[in-house]
Amino acid sequence: MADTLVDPTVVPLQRRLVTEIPGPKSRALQERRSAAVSNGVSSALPVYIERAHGAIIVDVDGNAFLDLGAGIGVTTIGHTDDAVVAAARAQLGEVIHTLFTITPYEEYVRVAELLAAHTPGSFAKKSVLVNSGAEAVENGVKIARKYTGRGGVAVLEHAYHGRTNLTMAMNFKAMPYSLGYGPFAGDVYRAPNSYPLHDGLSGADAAARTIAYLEKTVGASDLACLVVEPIQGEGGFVVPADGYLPALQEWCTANGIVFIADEIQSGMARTGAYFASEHLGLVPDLVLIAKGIAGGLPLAAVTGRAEIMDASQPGGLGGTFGGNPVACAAAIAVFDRIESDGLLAEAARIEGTLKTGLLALQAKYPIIAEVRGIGAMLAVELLDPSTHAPRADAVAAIAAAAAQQGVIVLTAGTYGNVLRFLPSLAITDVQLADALSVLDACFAAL
Ligand code: PLZ
Repeated sequence: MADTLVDPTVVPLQRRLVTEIPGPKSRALQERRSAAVSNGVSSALPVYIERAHGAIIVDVDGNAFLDLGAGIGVTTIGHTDDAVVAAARAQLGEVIHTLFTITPYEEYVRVAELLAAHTPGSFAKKSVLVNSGAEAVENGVKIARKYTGRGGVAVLEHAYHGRTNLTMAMNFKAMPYSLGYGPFAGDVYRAPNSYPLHDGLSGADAAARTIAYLEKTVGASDLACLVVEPIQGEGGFVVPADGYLPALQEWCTANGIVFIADEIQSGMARTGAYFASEHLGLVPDLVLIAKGIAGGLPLAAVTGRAEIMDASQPGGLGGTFGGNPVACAAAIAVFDRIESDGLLAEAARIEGTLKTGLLALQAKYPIIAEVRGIGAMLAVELLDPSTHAPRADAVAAIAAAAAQQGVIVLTAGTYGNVLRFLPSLAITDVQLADALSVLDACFAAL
């Protein structure tokens, strides 16, 4: 297709390749970027995006990509969702910033009410709004420490919680996240997790192992909180064995440890429930929320039991941009879309189509050791069929080959051997079938 046929103002419904990938305009931008942007910031695919809608993103050369990553699970209800755009535009013309801790506004309060209504548990809940996932994790830990008067923070193997000093200490993977950036925050204890494909343990046995580890290495009475991702994100969409996390929560409750669910990647309708905790039978004391909450605008939150949230002194929580009015207006629109348009069912539809397709690929390609995940949070882990060695090389090759065909898939996993799929809920079954056919060809070409 010639360049001239591409109307740059229209986002097509299908992938469309009009240049090599990356195209000439993206390559020129990459040159400028190399001179101006820190090498410490990387990009998985150096195509520069100009426009996006639904599940499609269009680059500066006019190539349209089918986006199975949604900016790592941020544009969960779709790129430039009409309701989000309208709400943010309207708010921009009313008030953009006052600072909630100086002169407050209703939108912040409304988001806190919506979070209280849609996080698990029927007890009284309160929230603080911040800017990023890492900042939500920082605040969750801070709030738990204040409430308990204890210092210790327990996390799990393969966890990812952010790039700030405390959250670097909470991550499992040193490269690239923390190598050379120490010294790190102390009092963080990393316990073995449940990873059914590799440990073969039941939920009860894996929980007993985690608990024994923490009791030996820290002691329950020194722990302020246990922070877990109900489904681990960067770690490779690891779904724990049945009963694992509920057993940990029970132990936390019995020992006065605040149980914190980091739902930054798994939350906000991605799994077909507002929060993945619901699928796993968890009612966390605190929930950490970010990514999908505001349709692409930066907003994050800590929501949880009122008595824990209220243990902080006035002025102890906050920040200049936390709960920005435009981001809050967008978040209110996101909640409204999920509720009024039944978007939770869309995640279930996507699971139906995509998981079935991935299982069919697994039947054809023995390198796919496991298909796992819930809703629109699915992954395949690649292992060598005979040695069971992780095949990061194959994952990288497939992600690169899919991109060349106009399909964006993300990688994950401590060993880089997981392909993860977290498309927006706006993706159609036709688009999913197209993506699956591209993936099939990529596996066949391995
Ligand atoms: N907790 C569970 O998934 C962000 C990281 C992308 P921020 N994950 C994507 C990258 O390479 O930086 C994440 C997460 C979980 C916390 C975070 C941190 O959220 O908004 O990136 O700070």
